[in-house]
Amino acid sequence: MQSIDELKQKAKQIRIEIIKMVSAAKSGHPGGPLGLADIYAALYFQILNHDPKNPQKEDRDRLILSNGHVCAVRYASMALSGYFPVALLKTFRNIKSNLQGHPSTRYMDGLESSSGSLGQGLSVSCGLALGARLQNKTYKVYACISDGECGEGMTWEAAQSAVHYKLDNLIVFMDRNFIQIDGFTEDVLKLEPLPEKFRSFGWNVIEADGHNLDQILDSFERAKVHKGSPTIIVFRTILGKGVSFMENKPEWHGSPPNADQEKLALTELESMK
Ligand SMILES: Cc1ncc(C[n+]2csc(CCOP(=O)(O)OP(=O)(O)O)c2C)c(N)n1
Repeated sequence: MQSIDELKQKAKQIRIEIIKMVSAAKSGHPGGPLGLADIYAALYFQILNHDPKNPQKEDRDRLILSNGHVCAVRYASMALSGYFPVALLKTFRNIKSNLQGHPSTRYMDGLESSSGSLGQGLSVSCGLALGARLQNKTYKVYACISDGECGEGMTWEAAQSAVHYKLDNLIVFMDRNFIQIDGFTEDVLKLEPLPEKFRSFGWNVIEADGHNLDQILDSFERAKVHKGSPTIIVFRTILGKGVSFMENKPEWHGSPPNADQEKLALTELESMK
């Protein structure tokens, strides 16, 4: 069991690694991963039933990453929790690296699916949750999805299926940063009122601040014990969180910092409480 302060330190470390990875690769996505760091610290260091030394542990919780382009946050969390050496992170996005820019089960243990093509993860998660129930397994299926993915029809097909099959072993969490590749979600394709849409489909909907670790932990704990319907936690996050010049700026969805920007970002993150 980690204290809130310990989890904050993990999130800070994850953010530092994200900046180093994307800077070294000179390509990739810094914004989404920085915004998800607090949630991933909570997952990898507290919430998930997993064993970094035995990634295929039979009763492990499954974590599906649907918005695959944010994988830097998952790789950093995996390395810091002991799946592989932190030194490997600097190979991110190299052609021969296992740490591909969009995650692939072909190259890495500890992932449950390959992703990058948006919109598929919720369907994959429904299948895993249904399969777990049919086999009387007690593990949970966690699914990370983004708001941009709600522009994909497949997300809503899966959202209906999850309710139809009463998948209460499925815990979805959304990176609701109001930004996608082309700008602000509400300008590109209006999504609001998003929580109400899921509620009207029959989901158990929790809304929380994705940078408040008390709220993050509480949301996951409530989702774990909810019965009769799937849960979605809509986490309000800030793209680029922790680096002042990246925060809430769509242009940091998928651009690497240059050397000066990397230095500035690391200085800011080092002083983050
Ligand atoms: C099926 C599919 N269509 C388009 C893309 C290109 N694409 C990559 S990221 C992205 C925006 C996704 O929005 P979101 O995940 O909310 O972005 P973020 O919050 O990480 O900036 C798009 C359209 C893709 N990867 N897959």
